[in-house]
Amino acid sequence: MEPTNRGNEIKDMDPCITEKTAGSKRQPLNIVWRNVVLMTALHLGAVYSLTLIHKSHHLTWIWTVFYYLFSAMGITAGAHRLWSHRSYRAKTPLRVLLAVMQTAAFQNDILDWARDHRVHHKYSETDADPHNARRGFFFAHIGWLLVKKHPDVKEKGKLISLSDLYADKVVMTQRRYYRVAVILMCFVVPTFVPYLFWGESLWNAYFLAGILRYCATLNATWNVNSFAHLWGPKPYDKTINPSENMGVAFSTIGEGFHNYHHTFPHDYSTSEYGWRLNLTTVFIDFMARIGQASERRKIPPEVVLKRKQRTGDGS
Ligand code: ST9
Ligand code: ZN
Ligand code: ZN
Repeated sequence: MEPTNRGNEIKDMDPCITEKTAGSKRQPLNIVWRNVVLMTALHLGAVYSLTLIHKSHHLTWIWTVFYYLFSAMGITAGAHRLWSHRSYRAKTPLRVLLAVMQTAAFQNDILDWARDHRVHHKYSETDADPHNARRGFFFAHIGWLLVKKHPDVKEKGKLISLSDLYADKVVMTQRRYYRVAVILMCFVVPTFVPYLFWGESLWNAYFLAGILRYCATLNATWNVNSFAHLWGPKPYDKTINPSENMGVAFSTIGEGFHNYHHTFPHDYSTSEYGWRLNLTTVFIDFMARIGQASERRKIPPEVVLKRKQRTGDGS
């Protein structure tokens, strides 16, 4: 089935339409030292992992790249385009696969991820935005995970409808078993596959396919919140911060067209350019071809063009 424009049917309950909150109440930073220690250790571990590359089996490198794409796809096609934005529909087998892949990315469970992301779209660049880029590069990138959330995030977040997620058995099952599942999918599976199948040492496999790969997917994801919210052209809406960033699009398998995405949050491709720098769209289209995905929402080209002429920066 071809991509569709499902129109305004759920516009009224739509968490993706941006609202601005009045004023800005700065809070004292309430640092969560446990997160600071864990994130520092993770990044030091990732730097150390680089020294192991030349000592490891070439199949371990391939596996590490594959597992990067596997876990990234769980975020892009799953947590983001399916569960946060409902930009297409997925049958149960695909939803199960995406939940497994999303667990491998260890970025909180689907419900928490989608809740924060819906709040991010609705209250973008305000105190209610969990990674408000107006608080600077560091806060938007990683700092927001190292401190208690601003009270506005929780207050406004309570107003967001999550009923679709609570009604999704796959989402709720993942949430129930998340702690065990995340250890299994983020660390145990990527470590044991190289060890069992081509005799890689557990040490090398853990640091490359576990630690380095995890750290890389996290930073690629955070780049959307930092780089793509601070710099770059705005061909669709010059009045908002999110921008187009091809480097980010490449490393996030299609999520760097961020000015387009914030202008048209329901487009399943998050871009007007189809498969260009967008492996996630290739994946969703393939899933539609084999009958697992349907009702891909697409903004008609003439609507995109009019919007560019009306509010774009001409780039
Ligand atoms: C990670 C997530 O990295 C990354 C997400 C990035 C999103 C990017 C989006 C970009 C676009 C898409 C592109 C994708 C590209 C992918 C490319 C892949 C290569 N609404 O959170 P708590 C309430 S995770 C409503 O503890 P604190 C609620 O009652 C990394 N209510 O707040 C909640 O209880 P419950 C690994 C909300 O205490 C309660 O508050 N994980 C909301 O302030 C407490 O919630 C970590 O590092 C809301 N939005 O603590 C863990 N939020 O949940 C990091 C909260 O029971 N997190 N409430 O309902 C934490 O440790 C804590 O959350 C904290 C804040 C310390 C940051
Ligand atoms: Zn989004
Ligand atoms: Zn954004």
